[in-house]
Amino acid sequence: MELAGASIHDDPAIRVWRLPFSFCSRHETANFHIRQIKKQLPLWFWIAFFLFVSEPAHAKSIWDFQEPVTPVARTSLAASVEFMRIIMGIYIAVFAVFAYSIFKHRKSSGAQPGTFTGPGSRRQWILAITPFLLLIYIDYIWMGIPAFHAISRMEDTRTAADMTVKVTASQWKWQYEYPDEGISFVSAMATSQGQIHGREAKGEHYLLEVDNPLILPTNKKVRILLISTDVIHSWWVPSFGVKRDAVPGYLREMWVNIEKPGIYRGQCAQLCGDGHSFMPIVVEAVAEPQFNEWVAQKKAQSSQAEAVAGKAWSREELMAKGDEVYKVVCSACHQADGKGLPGAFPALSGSSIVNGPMLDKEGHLFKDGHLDRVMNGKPGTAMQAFKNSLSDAEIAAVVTYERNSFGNRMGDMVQPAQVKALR
Ligand code: HEC
Ligand SMILES: [Cu+2]
Repeated sequence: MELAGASIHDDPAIRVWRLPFSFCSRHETANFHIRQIKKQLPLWFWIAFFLFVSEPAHAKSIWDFQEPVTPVARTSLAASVEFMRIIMGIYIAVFAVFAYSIFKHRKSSGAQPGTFTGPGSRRQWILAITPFLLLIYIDYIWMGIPAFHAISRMEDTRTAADMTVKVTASQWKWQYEYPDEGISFVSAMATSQGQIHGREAKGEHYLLEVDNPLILPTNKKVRILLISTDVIHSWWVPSFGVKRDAVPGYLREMWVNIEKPGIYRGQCAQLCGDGHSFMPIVVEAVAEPQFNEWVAQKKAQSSQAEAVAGKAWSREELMAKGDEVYKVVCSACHQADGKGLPGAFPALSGSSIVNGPMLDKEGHLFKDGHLDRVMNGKPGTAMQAFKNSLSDAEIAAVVTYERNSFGNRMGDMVQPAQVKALR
């Protein structure tokens, strides 16, 4: 077998690779190599320096952070970039001294190791203390002051806030609420199961698209209150520079002031169970007039929904609406076929609760019955109370749907007005 020691070195492509380091063949002495490298050192230093400060190095690349569009995002990114430069500077300076010392005091040039065990002379003391003081200065003053400003700015959620939005995290969706406007809706992932399971081609915003985005006005300071109903989630939108944990039992705050209209995407950033990767965040920032228009439209919709909830629904209407609600809200756990996931989520198909009573003799909620379970959930399990996140019509429809799907044939139905009376 021919091992290619020689032929590798003779390969013109390889020679090009070695070119910057040596123009000589492997037969020449090691000392010659070292002299060559020494000669080229300044050249390499300047190449590195110009790469570091040059314009192309600052141009937008796919490795960049997403474009910052809020004051918090801009300040944090600026601080981060500045720190990176300082750190790089220190790195290059320290390693240059390092490399130089190793080379200069190498054994083959006759260097003798020192015998001292600590600083002795005044010069040695200065050499030991200066870097220490320098580091304190860099950490606490040069980088510390901008970092302090960035963080205190981040925490100042209340000064001159124009509006408040409440974000409720739950497995595995977000609920957005505008307390001043009385608007509230659930925002769930819109990527189809087909794309997730590889039966369809993946779309452009795979796993980063939702049915109802959070709509916010631009150039307004929006205070965001954050809570969770089950486990720890995290609301994270990179372009806003905010990422805050939603912790059950705590009310947390953050703020945004979006300077540029657009669609911004983020994700839950705390491992929150097996639907963790399926709870994206989409925020649509629009100019104020458009925002007001949207608010008016949303309000009209909800009063219309109330009117609709008052009427008697037909079975077909309830089943159609229930199918819709089930797909979006319940199927992630109970599965599209109602068979659940053994060990984690019970099957609704054939369930004694789904095929059992909903109301007791007095017409109150039957404890641990179907309606009770959906409205009030089961504390301590992933089955949350849907009373507050679904409307009367949605609850009535999804319960009716479950009782008459997946092989269940109860034949009865629930009216939105009944749900309303049970709240
Ligand atoms: C995050 C996962 C999750 C989601 C979403 C979810 N459920 Fe459940 N559900 C559960 C779990 C877990 C249980 C079992 C609770 C227990 O331990 O009794 C359950 C139980 C139930 C039961 C009782 C079934 C039985 O036989 O015990 C019904 C009915 C039910 N869910 C309906 C719904 C409806 C309607 C929705 C949508 C509006 C929904 N669930 C959404 C997790 C979920
Ligand atoms: Cu989450």
